[in-house]
This record gives sequence, C-alpha cells and structure tokens, in this order.
Amino acid sequence: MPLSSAAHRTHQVQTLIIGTGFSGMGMAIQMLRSKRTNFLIIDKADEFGGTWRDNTYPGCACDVPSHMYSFSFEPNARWTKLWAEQPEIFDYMKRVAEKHNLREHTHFGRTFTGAKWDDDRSVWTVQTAEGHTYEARFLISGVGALHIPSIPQFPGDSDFTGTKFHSAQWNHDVSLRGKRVAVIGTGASAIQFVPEIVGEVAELHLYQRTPAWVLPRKNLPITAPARTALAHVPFARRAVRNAIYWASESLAFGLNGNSNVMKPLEKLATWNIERSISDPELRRKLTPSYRIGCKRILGSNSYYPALAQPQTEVITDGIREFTPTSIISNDGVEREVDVVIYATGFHVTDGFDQIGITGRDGIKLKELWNAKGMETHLGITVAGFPNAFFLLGPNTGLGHNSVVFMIEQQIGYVLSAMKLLDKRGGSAIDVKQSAQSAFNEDVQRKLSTGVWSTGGCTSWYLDSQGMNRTIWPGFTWQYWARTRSVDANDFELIN
Ligand code: N01
Repeated sequence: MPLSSAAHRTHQVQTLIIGTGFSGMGMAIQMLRSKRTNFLIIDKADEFGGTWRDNTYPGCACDVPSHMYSFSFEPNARWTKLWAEQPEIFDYMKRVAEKHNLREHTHFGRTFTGAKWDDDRSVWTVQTAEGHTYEARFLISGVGALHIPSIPQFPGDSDFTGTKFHSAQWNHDVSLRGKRVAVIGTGASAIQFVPEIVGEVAELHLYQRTPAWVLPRKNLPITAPARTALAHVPFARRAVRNAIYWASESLAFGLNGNSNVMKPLEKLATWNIERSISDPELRRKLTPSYRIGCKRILGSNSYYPALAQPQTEVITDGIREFTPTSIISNDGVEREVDVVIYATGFHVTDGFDQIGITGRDGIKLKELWNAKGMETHLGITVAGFPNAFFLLGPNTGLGHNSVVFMIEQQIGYVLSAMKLLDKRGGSAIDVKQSAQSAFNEDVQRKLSTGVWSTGGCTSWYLDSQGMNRTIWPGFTWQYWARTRSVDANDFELIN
C-alpha cells in the first residue's frame, strides 16, 4: 500500500496502548492473559524497551536491584549483577516481548501527539506525528516521565561548533578519546557515565549546579551457582525478591520524615566523599547542603574517584555563556571544549505539555494541569477523561523501591476498571472529581512532611509551582492496598 494511503487509514481497536517500556509491555501482556486481545501498542521508536532502549550512555544501569526491577510474572534468573546494566535490561525486555508475541500487536515509528474524546461515540481518536489515526475505546498511556530530554539554553550555545548531545541521546559516533569534554549536570545519569569516560578524555569539565548525595555502592556479580539456584528453585527467587522489597521499603520511613533513618545515610555518604577526595575545597563543593533523600539518592564507588583525577575539574560557578569553541562560567573563566554532554534530565512535570489530550466537553489536559497541577485519582485516571488511564502517572514515582511494582499494581487496577464497565454495561467510566480531589489532598498532605518538601532542595519531583507531582509519599504496600480493587463509587458510568 502506498505510504500516503497507509498513513490516512484509521485503525480501529478496542484499546490503544502508548509506549513499549515496562508500562506498555506489562499492560499488553496482562491484556493477553485476560483474553482482551483487541489492542494495539504504538511507539515512537523501532524497538521495545522504552527508557532502557533510549539510554545507552556508558555505564547506564539501574539503581534498583535487578531481581526487583523486573516483572513479577517474568522472573529472570540470568541477571549477572546485583544492579543490572542497560544492555541486560534491554535484552530482558526484548526477550519478554518476543515470548508474548507483542510484536504482532505493535506499530513502531508512531509518535503519539494527541488524543480527543468523542462524547457522542465514546471513542478516543489518536493522532501520530507520522500522520496515522487510531480510534479506541480505551486509551492507556505508558509513556513514563523520563523520556523527553531537557536541554537548557545558554547564551551563544547555538554558535558552538563542537559536538553537543544529551545523555539520553548518546552520540556513539563521536570518540571522546583525547577530547576536552564538558558535562553539565550531576544527577543519576552523570554519576554513572563520568567514571566511564574520565579515563579516555584529555580534560573533563563537570558543571555542577547542586551536588548529589552519593552512597557507596559496589555492583557485585551474581555468581553462576547463585544464578543456577535462582533458575531452578522458585522459592529462592521469591525469597530474594521479597528480601529486596522489604529492605527497600524501610527507606520510606526516612523519606517520609524520620530523620533518625536518614542521618546515618548522610554520614555514610559524607564518608564516601572523604575516602576518595583529599582536597578540602573539592570536598566542600561536593557536600550537599540539603537533607539526603530530598533529591534522588544515588550510589557509586567510582564517581568520587573520577572527580579526584587530575584531568577533572568541578565547576560550581554556573554557566554564563558559550562561544563557538568554549564555555565561560559566571566567574568569567573561559574553558575551551570539544564536546558538551548535557546530563540535565528530562521534562517531567511539563512532559504532557507536548501532547494534546482533549477530554469531555473539549477540556484540554494541558490547560487543566497547567492551571490546577497534575491531579489524578491514584495517579491513573483524570476526571473528564473517560476510559483513559495513565500508567506511572503523577505521584506514583518512587525514591526508594521499584516502579515496576507500582506499574503492575496499576495494570491490575486498569483491568479491574474494564471489568467493572463490562459488568455495569455502560460505554465509559469517568472518575468523579470528588474522589480525585480527596486523593490529591491526602497525597499532598503526606508529602508536606516528607523530606522532598522539608529537605531544603529543589528537584525534578516538583512542578513550576513547587508542588510535588511525581512521588508517592509512603510505602508501596499502601499503594497496593489502595489499588488492589476498583471502588465503583469513585466512578461515574457513561451510557
Ligand atoms: O537527570 P536529573 P538524570 N544548568 O534531573 C542539572 C532516573 N535515572 O538524567 O540538581 C546547570 O536527576 C541538575 O542540577 P540541579 C532517576 O529517576 C535512573 O541524571 O537541578 N545544571 C542536575 O544535576 C533519575 O533521578 C538511573 O541543580 C542543570 C542534572 O542537571 C532521573 O532518571 C540512571 C541545569 C539533572 O539531573 C533523572 O536523572 C539515570 C542547568 N540549566 C537516570 N538543568 C538509575 O537507575 C539541570 N541541571 C541509576
């Protein structure tokens, strides 16, 4: 079929899932298991994996232990390290996708740009940047929060003649060997790739706006006998997973405001600086002035040693401007560079600004969220947007445990909502504003005493109004308790 007519055909489907990361894949697999096979997945790229497909920077790995950072229904006895590295996670996701034949349900190269609810027909009409149209009764977003790179603008940066790229769009065609490299940002991504590149570059200029708290971490291998045991003894796999889960949960005590839990962690992180950095001035620069946990807690045994190398300079004066060949910091010092790597994170709380979703009576999600903040019910549904579900939506991210756990809870909740609709016989369900408001009041009240609010930092957890729209405040078992079934009273049925 010629491309133009393929592009203009409307694909009709019961359920459209956006994205092939853990959310989209997990949703699709559970739809198949529930015999709801009338669905399609669309993805902007050409392979499964989401963030684990996109982020290929050197040293990319997960900071949640491997045996917890995988689907509960697809354990992976092959993990070779305590914290899995990107190639292994990407392989795992592709393997799981093949096992469940997800490819035949997936349209790659389709960039979701918007969706509009038709009040009369109770369907979502979805558009892609490539010109495709889909009509679906249910719309499920699995786009995640960490996929649109945020690249700050600096005066003169468009005239820079060297190479520039974002850590999530690593340019593997450019060799860093012998180059003068500027890295902007010191979050989870930077602390992983800086130790990997420091040995090959001639100079590393690390532009740090705020230092991170970095705990010691050695990524030990999982030995072959241990892997064999995990492969053949399901009880061992469950025991390991449960042990990791509950150990991670204990951190939630501290994040939610118990400083007795966090103080020893700050001491440990301070020791991590002291054991590697002997220069008092550099130690001072690297020591955060806010409480640990306020930003995401990081772990590395190799980050500080990389900063102690003679070719590394940590610059804390801020960037004033770029020239075609250099960066000038606010103190007026000019440093010539060949390559600039932005490790500056993602559009998180403004990510949906780039997607136009229009709900009942023409209400626009972007305008609603810009005016009132990203309010949802349980992070999953939004009043006025019937039959639309957000996986890993607002206030369901975690600073202490595996988001795959949260995603699986949400998938179960979405399926329960569909069952409710089957039982009641309407065309759509829409969460009540009262349920949504009660949820948000509760979440924001709990967040107000947590370290994210009281710890003295700003972070990507907060929106432009300073409201935390990303983190689930509490234990994940509390989220489990709230989402294990759908309360029909929370929803309005549309006939
Ligand atoms: O991004 P970030 P990331 N001028 O937003 C700085 C997950 N993840 O890609 O702190 C100068 O954390 C900014 O400074 P400040 C994980 O959830 C997980 O590193 O805002 N600097 C900060 O230092 C993580 O939290 C893994 O003052 C600017 C950095 O850039 C999330 O992804 C690995 C700036 C951005 O840090 C994002 O991590 C990687 C500017 N204009 C990612 N703007 C693991 O599992 C921003 N910065 C291990």
